[in-house]
Amino acid sequence: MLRPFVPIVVCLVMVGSELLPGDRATAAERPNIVFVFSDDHAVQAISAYGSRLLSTPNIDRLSEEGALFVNSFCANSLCGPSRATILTGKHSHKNGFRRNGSWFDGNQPTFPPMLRAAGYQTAIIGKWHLASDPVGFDHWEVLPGQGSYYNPHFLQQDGSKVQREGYCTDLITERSLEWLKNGRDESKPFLLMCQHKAPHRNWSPALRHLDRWREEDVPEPDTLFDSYAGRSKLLLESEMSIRDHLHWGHDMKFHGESRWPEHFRDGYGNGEYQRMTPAQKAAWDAHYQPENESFEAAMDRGELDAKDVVRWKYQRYLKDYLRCVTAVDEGVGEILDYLDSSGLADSTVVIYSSDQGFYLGEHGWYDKRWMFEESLRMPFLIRWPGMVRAGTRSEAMIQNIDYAPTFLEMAGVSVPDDVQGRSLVPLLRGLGRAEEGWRDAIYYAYYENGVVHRVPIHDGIRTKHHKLMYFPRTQEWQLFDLLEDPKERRSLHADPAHRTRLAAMQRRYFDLRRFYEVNDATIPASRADEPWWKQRWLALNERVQQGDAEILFIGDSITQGWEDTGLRVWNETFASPRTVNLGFSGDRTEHVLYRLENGHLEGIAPRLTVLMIGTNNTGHSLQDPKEIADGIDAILATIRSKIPGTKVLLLGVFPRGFSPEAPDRLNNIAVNQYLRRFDDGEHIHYVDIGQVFLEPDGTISDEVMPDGLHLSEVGYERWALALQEKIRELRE
Ligand code: SGN
Ligand code: CA
Repeated sequence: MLRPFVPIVVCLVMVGSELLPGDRATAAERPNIVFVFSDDHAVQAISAYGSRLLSTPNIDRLSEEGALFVNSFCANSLCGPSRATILTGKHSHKNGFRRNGSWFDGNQPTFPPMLRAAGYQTAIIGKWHLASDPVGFDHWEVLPGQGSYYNPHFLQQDGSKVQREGYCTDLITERSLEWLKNGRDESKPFLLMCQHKAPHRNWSPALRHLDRWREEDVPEPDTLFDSYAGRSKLLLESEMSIRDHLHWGHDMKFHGESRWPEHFRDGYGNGEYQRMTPAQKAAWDAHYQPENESFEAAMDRGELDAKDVVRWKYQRYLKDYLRCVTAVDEGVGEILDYLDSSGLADSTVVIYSSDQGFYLGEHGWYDKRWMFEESLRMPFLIRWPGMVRAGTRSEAMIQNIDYAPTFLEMAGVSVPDDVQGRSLVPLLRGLGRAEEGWRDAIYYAYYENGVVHRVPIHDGIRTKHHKLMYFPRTQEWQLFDLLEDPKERRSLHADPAHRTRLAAMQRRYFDLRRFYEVNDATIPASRADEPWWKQRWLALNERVQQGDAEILFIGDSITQGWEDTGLRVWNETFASPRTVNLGFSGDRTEHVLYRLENGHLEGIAPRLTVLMIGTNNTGHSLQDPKEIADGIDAILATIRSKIPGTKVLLLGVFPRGFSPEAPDRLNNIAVNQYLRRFDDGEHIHYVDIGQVFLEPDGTISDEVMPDGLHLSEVGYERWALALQEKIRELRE
């Protein structure tokens, strides 16, 4: 279903009491769109956003001649996810690209092919990072994966790879200009996405910029030596600190092995250095070598304490980062100059943005991922002659879900109903003022845990005044007052004085999750940040890879308990070398989904799967029964698609809580009402054996479930007795 098309030609050139400078036909026509997008460029390194670190005169031009959005945020602070969100106008759980390393389904609706169908000529040049090929572009040339800084390769539309000599940022600008000059059909409006790799790690500058900041130090952030007190302990787990997690070669640009492994990690050399020509290497060494030598000499003389080393590393990191930004800024300047000289400027919207923010030493960190301000914020500057008044500064809460609908409206294309973002065009027309009914809060969710940088899964909401975060692993809330505590040093969630605020923010959080249709139970979630879980998951993947599994038991601690309390009964009933126990203590439906999608079902064709899951969704948050049932439905769909030949014995979630009135008991009963309906008499067989655990009066005896949840040996006996027959029948 499409919304009725609202032509933008009706846009009034009168805004407020002023006549816009570009009060002419071009404003009403479909503009060209140039989207300049970089990687990891934080607002702290843009002078238009008040940077104390450097000047970015060309990017700043966009705000001087157009608008700057102060409250601009990402939906998921990571490269691939941000890009997928931009293309689709949807949060990660809807577009399916939740973490790097996913594969983007380019057949889902995205804005470039819609613009193309509406007569635009479309091109993308530079970083893509979505694994699948770009869809909907007349022209594309993209970096493979993360791409390289020096003498990078570019993937071509014909499947070939071309290496170009030079510096990545310059080459992406050059290729973009080349397309603007010679690649276009001048009769059509166009969309050009010019997407830089810089200033992404490992922050490798253009050789011509190596001398910048040579003689001066850049200022340090107040929180460079953050102790992480007053916030979740999970902050201590992440591995992205300047103190402990920068690499000697890769990040800090030394040759050879780390001389001080307590300060500099080893393991990664500098792959970028290896790509350079001898002349490039010489220029590079001429810069870094003398600095490295003087640092090493000072260390050898014992002149630097641990804090001094952090400070030195901060300078090395930041200066390289800022040098990378400088080339991006120059690239923006070249594009703006070309638009001016070619006469295209008046009919072209130019946007500058970056996939997420970044820590420039704040909280002692580099990288992103966390929902704290520095990585949550995204730059967003837009120049739209004739539409946006020069010097506009907007405080409206915008997010990268809004870009696709904005581009669609600019091009006069109607926005599909399921797009979650909103077009910014009404704001742009209204001098950046939030129109009535604009959002008061944004929703954020991060899903990539247990891998590089070890940031836990979390989500939350942010208003102009407050931020609420939730960590499912520890079931912890964090609440920040952004006006009183802009650097987010103290969570107020446990402060009685803020109880009402906490409740109000929680209310908005749950409402926003409903609004964006976030159901955790259906969103695959890894627990690989818990070492035992990761180990068991990988070990069972290996077990499954032997290929001979005949029966799978899938579930949580109650299933895992067959290996422990239930072991004797197991050995007497279900044990067989071809029966595999895939039960994981503490798992909810979302964790099972993750495991089933990541290894547990590869290369096998079991006859039968016994599935019981959901009681932790009840126990951890008394999750809505329909949501839990939807999670189980998603699990059934995954089983069906991965091992279509297997029969599923779906068990009703066991009763829990000693009393029949226990709220979690009632919740599980409600889940089972839905599960019954999944029985199709063919692939899925539903059985509810809950009665066998109950006393005649409906209570549960601690002889059956000592804690009102987990089974004793007696409990396992009852389970075995109730199911033996059914299992025998279904496995045939
Ligand atoms: C690489 C980087 C990480 C970075 C991710 C994601 N390591 O793995 O530091 O967090 O990319 O970045 S590096 O050794 O390659 O420099 S993202 O922008 O693509 O999401
Ligand atoms: Ca990025």
